[in-house]
Amino acid sequence: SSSKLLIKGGTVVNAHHQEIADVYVEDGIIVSVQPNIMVGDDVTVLDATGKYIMPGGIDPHTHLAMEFMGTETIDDFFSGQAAALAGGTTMHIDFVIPVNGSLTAGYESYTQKAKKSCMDYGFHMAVTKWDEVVARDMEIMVKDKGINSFKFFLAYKGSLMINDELLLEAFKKCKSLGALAMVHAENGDAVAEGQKRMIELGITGPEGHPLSRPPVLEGEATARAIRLAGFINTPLYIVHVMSIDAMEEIAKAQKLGQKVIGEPVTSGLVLDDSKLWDPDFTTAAKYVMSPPIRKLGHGKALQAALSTGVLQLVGTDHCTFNSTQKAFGIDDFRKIPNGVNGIEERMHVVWDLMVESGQISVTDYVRITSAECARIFNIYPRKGAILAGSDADIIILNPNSSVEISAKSHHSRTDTNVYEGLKMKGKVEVTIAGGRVVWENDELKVIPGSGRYIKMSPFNYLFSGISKADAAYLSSLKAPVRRFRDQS
Ligand code: DUC
Ligand code: ZN
Ligand code: ZN
Ligand code: ZN
Repeated sequence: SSSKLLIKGGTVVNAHHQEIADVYVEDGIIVSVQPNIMVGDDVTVLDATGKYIMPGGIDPHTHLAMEFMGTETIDDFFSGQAAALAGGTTMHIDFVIPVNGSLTAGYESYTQKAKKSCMDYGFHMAVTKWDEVVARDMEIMVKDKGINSFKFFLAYKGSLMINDELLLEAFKKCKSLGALAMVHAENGDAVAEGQKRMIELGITGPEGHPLSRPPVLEGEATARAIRLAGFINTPLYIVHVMSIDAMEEIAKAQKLGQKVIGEPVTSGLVLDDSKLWDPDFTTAAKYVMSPPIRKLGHGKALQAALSTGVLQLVGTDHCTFNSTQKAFGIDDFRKIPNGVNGIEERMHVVWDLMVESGQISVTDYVRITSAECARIFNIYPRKGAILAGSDADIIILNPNSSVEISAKSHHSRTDTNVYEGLKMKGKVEVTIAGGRVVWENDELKVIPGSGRYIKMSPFNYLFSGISKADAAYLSSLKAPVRRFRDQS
């Protein structure tokens, strides 16, 4: 039966180690990893000779079926996940957006949207306002709903943005719950000022987008978030690191011993902002995302930071709008829905850019596309590893084959692709999700409803008693000065 699978003769790669071995799978679970496994004829055998057998990708950053900027992303939990599977990604973590500020309503809404899932998924939760109800709901999310990370927007003034006072409250709450704080780091007040400037100058086209929110605003917000998280002494995860400015702030904090995680995204690694000046609106508008895709040079620096460990894992911020939706901003770049594709392309782009180019090893590839994400969000080694007992989320990658990326052949519902025309060495020939072959011979065999919600538990190590860093801080404090009232 198809519930038993043997992958023969490939090189099995984990984040720590690679070896030539067979992988035997039963009922969605990896049963054994060793050379020369013998099986009966009821087992489907896949030959992986000369190829890599690796954990399926885990995308830590996606927006499927998200209502945003007056519209809804064109990829939902089925189409976005089908695209992911065709590109070798077998799990993603999506951002639940609260409904009218309510976390519980947001959670219910996303639970409904995700019912059509064809691969495993988890949730982060965005927090867009602050009061006692939100604080209580954060606790419910962590204790009952399997969410262990919360995202705060320092941009999107007037909608998603929260100020420093609320950010500090939120960091404290994350710390007490054992949840990871994440930030979208751009200074929203300064972005609003930058946009006003562009409009006053008569710059209303897509090029106004990068011009209105330069790297310095990302660097400032990144530094501020890092320092405030350091002040509260809670770990921080910076989503979509797009600029040298932000990356250098992360590197500096890490050198001082602070726990800061940096996530670049596919678009920021491989693209530059030149296309935003394309005279054709549709062409230019498809590249509009926030923070913006930066000038040539930033991507290279982010690749280097990934290879040295300053940045630890790659996401996509997959958030697709078609040309009709992008055209909402034809007269005003501020109304172009922000977002680019990537969930299907990430594994191929990162392989070509980082491994094929010689910047990182194959084991590092597994770490930055899968294992590190699983570790950070507390689901390793169930996910992110080819080990006995792990979920059978597996890809077979042929390093000698290649793919050419195009909207004509991609599986996303959007009609454009920001990686259009890129030829990438290395091809994901087979994707196995939950023990089923879902992508083979360029064909998808996906089943709506087969994806499972993966609960993620909090991080007790940070919060059982007092952390080492807290203890060091407290013992460094001088005793308070005692003052006595004048009794005379
Ligand atoms: N940036 C985007 O480009 N899209 C979704 C949200 C975000 O922060
Ligand atoms: Zn091993
Ligand atoms: Zn964001
Ligand atoms: Zn995002």
